[in-house]
Amino acid sequence: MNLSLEGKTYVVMGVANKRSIAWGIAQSLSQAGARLIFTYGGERMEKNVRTLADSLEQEHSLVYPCDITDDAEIEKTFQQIKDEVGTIHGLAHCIAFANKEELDGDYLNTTRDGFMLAHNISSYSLTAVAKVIRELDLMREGGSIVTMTYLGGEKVVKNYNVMGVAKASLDASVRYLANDFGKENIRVNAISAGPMRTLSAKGIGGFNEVIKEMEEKAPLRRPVTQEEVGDTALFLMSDMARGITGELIHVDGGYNKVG
Ligand code: N5H
Repeated sequence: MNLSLEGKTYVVMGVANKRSIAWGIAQSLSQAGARLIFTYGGERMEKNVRTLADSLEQEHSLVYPCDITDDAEIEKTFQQIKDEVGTIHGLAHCIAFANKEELDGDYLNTTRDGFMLAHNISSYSLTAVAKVIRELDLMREGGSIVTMTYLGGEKVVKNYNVMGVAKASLDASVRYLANDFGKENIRVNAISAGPMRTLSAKGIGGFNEVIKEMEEKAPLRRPVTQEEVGDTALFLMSDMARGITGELIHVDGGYNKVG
């Protein structure tokens, strides 16, 4: 058993730019010999994703649009992936969204629409994609599904608000999906990363203080890097993690353990 992903194919959803956690994951998987397929959510992202995908050492990069709020589009995208590669061995789901104005102040101010939007994109999308993977029998050799979560789904974190509630739903989905998929030797896990300067974190109020708190309070006394999160995803995708499913692994320098 080793960390090699040679001869295996993975779908990475949610690369926006080079700082994306999804891109950190892609780099770690690629270095381990994996073939990668990317999906992106909006036309604005396409150019970035293509440029990044082309920079990897693989014959030709496969990049598809996939609006995860649209079941027909998910099905179409994954059917195209099936037609192209036949079987996949893993999925990295790195997708979340909430209205910016609801990531500030009281959670109580969340609107019904904002609640539904955050849950639809940040939580249900994992289940929607998992469903299509099962329907198309895309992981017929077994596999590993990894999603990204955050501490705000387990504890109250200032300003995380409706995203915290959506992450709690995502975390629970990981456990139920792990149970559904276990008999097919498909594992489902979540990585809870510490705060990182990604595009989705950009412009979020109070982010600097959150980083400062990591430097002061986290056992490792520093924020975590894209590479550290990527390498944890690589471990979860590899046979080395063959006994782990339904799990939430913190990659946060130990921050969650400190009161
Ligand atoms: C406690 C915090 C800080 C406050 C909350 C931050 C929540 C961030 C997550 C969501 C996904 C951010 C989001 O949806 C922002 C959008 O409203 C606006 N941004 C965009 O549309 C950009 C262009 C695109 C690329 O973003 C998305 N999502 O599509 C949490 C932080 C300390 C840690 C953190 C930042 C966690 C996290 O979940 O990302």
